[in-house]
Amino acid sequence: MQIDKSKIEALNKSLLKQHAHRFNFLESEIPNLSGVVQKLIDFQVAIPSWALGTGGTRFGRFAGGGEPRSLEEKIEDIGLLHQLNQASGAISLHIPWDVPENPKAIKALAASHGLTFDAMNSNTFQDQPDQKLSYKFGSMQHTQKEIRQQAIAHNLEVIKHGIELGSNSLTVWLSDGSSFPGQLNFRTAFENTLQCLREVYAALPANWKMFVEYKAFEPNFYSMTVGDWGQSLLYATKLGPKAYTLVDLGHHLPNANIEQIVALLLMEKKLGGFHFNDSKYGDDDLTVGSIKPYQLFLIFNELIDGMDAHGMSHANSLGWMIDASHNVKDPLEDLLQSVEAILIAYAQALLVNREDLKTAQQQNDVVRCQEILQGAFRTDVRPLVAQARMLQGGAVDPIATYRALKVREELIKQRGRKTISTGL
Ligand SMILES: [Mn+2]
Repeated sequence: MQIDKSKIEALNKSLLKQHAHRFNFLESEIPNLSGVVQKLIDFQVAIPSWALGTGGTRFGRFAGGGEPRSLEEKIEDIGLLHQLNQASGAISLHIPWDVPENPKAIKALAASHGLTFDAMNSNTFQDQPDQKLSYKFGSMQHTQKEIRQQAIAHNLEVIKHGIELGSNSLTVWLSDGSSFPGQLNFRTAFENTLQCLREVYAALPANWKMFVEYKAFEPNFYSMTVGDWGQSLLYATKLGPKAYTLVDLGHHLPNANIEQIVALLLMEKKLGGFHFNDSKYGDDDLTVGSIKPYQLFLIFNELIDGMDAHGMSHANSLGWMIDASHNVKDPLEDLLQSVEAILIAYAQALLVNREDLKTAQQQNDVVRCQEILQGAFRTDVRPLVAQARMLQGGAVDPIATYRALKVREELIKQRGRKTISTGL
């Protein structure tokens, strides 16, 4: 389904007076507001193909109703999001959960919804039904060459699908590691993995990037072969200029200073992509901004500082993607909340007066530094984000619009109440 544009406009009309009041107040307070709004318009966040269905835990899964049953329906769902928020203009595919059987048709369908294809994701952390050899003891780190070669071949296949769709990056996340001391020789595991990544890297088209994603623990609990940003940076540096580190917010040990990691990776020009989610304990995959919005703001503060230092485009030079999936919300409402939270943190960070901050840092005026950051963080920027959406034809209030138009009810009518998304 697609939403009738005039219905979004009609609902916007009823909110316009209140919105204009809030926006005008900010305009009187903040210099160069139109520049900030334009940056918000340009900023797009990719939606992963696995986030459109209700996720689960290892204990169970509860169907949500009206969930997409095919890649085509997933694209349709992201089209709905993009119609409402005008900031979800890309899709990130996971292979083999979403193999495009007819890439030309899939590409055309995505284009008809205004969507492009973001990073491709490979999967050597599960065994597929038709797979010859098992990844039980790892994929690229494996002691057996045949299994390492199978993992390489899979990644080459993912690149091939990506080329057909017009993607230009590959994200490799490996669950490789060990759960018990002595199980692995760390150095051999690293060298095997590096060798496999080198072979995949060699197959990248000239304009492609490879993102090496790290994770501190889970599913392995003693060691992970790409366990932190230092290890990822080692691989990316050894691989070459097309390889970058990817930061997933949920993949750190508790209380890690992610904003500092981001700052240093940007300094080294080795930050490539970003996976947004939030967590309280581990890789909880909760809605970004739902638990630690101040941390999200501090991360954006460093992202902007670092990207500006290198003259990088905020919108295009890094891969921005949501990576979350959970149990209790309507996935589309959750994704609307996620994109909103990201844009709010980005807008707040754009308000930081960097000259003043630099001066205060130089003078070791610690109190002033905190005041500058928190002054930006405590500004209610929601009218700016709404203005950016509205100027592009999106909804002033996406979730209210989604509910008023009974989108989920309509999807249930079309697809049924007990549908299961592929891949989860
Ligand atoms: Mn991730």
